[in-house]
Amino acid sequence: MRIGIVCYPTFGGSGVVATELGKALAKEGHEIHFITYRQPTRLDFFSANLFYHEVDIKSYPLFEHAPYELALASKMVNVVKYEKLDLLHVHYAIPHASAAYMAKQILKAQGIHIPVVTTLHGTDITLVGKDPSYEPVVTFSINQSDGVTAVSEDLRKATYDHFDIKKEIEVIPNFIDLERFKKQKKEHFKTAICPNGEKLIVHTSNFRKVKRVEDVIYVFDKLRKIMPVKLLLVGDGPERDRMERLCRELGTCDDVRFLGKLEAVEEVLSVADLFMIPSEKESFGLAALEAMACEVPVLSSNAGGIPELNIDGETGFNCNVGDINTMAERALEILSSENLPGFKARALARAKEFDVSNILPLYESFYKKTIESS
Ligand code: GMT
Repeated sequence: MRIGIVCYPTFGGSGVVATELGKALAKEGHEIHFITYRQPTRLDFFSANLFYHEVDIKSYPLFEHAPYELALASKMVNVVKYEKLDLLHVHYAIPHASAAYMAKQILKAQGIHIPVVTTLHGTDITLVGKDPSYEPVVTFSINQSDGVTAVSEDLRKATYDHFDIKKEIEVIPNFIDLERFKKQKKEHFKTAICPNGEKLIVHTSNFRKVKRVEDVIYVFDKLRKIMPVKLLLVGDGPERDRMERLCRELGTCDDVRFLGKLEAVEEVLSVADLFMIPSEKESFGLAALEAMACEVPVLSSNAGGIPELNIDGETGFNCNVGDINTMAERALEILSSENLPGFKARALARAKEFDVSNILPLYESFYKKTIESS
């Protein structure tokens, strides 16, 4: 198939899933055309089946905000027409699904039919999408898509709860490339961070409020009073300054390191003993899956779709959002030397269920079904 993929080219989960999906489809022989405003972060190499089309966003003194959606729709029209695409797959509803609708209508007027698949990722539904300033457009463009997928059962349900959706939504979960995300031998790295054999806790995120990074720090502060531990915080975003201040207030600075954005996050995960993801909302939790693939148990909140991935008492624990006392108790349980090996092994076994080789065929058959029925 010739497939156009539209996504945010950033470090965010939806962009990562879209890029990895395109790469995996290209390996299977499909021709993949990425349409974004910047080269996706994980697409920095040559492959015969991968193409990148940059959206030109022209500014003009009259515009306070350049009309990105129009530039994107125009680019989609041209790529579909000249690259003879069979399908457009847009990731994240806003504004990609509505831009795709516009492109579809323009192409229809020219006698070209293009089926559109929209994948819902989370905040496009649970945070931004349901805001009254976007809701009518989001509802309309989901209903106008030829096929709709969501990354978890919980997100599927949330979409039906928040919007008047007539379309069938199919759940296709996030996936992982176990060739890349696997425990690597990085003992020298572990020794540098944990010179006295401390246990290592890791959190990775985009440091948005919804991630509740402060809960990671509060839980860590409780743990360090009981056992030798270190904390690595990977990523960057609006909450980082506040989190650094919190560490200074709690006096944890010697045991906490902020690493900022990191491309090879699997290297850090390879030396971690526990991964924390205490989010307020989380449709799937790709970061947790990446950790599990590197044999790291997960201490999470029970928000959104996380419990569909992290099995309570087996691969880690799920606690109520903000319940830092229970989180600290559960962390101790996981980190105890008799429990830790079992949690690590079960985390890896669970991650294997989400291997790209299991999930890719679900997308391929969904595409075929959508093309046939549209
Ligand atoms: O988590 C983020 O803030 C990034 C966000 C995105 O849209 O890029 O991630 C969402 O999509 C990921 C891939 O499907 C999911 O694994 C994340 O759980 C989801 N984030 C939220 O729901 C907050």
